[in-house]
Amino acid sequence: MRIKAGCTLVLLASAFAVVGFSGRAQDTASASAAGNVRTIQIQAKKFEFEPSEITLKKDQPVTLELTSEDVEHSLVVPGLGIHGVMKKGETTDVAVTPPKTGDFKGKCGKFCGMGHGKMHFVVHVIN
Ligand SMILES: [Cu+2]
Repeated sequence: MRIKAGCTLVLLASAFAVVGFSGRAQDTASASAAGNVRTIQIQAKKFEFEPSEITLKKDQPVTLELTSEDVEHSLVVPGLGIHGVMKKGETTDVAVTPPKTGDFKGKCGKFCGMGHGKMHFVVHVIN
């Protein structure tokens, strides 16, 4: 009888731990959904990005929402590890948390026509 009661207690404790953990996970998710993470929309079209430069804060997470008005492009910013496809009718979310300040050059990473090489982008990261 005493052993049985002990087992029940352990089971209850484990169940509580699981519930407690998933509760915390949900809090984190709803915190992001509540708008703590800034989103920035970036559109590509032949042959430019709109906007063509953005300013981010060091260590602050943002979500880039990438899309295209015409053919497939992509946004590549090697210095910040950004690489996302940009397709008409689709949005690609790219999460970025800049680890350092500076100006980081980006470009289109998908050949999209004669003006492809002119598609430049700049990310300014400030403190
Ligand atoms: Cu392009």
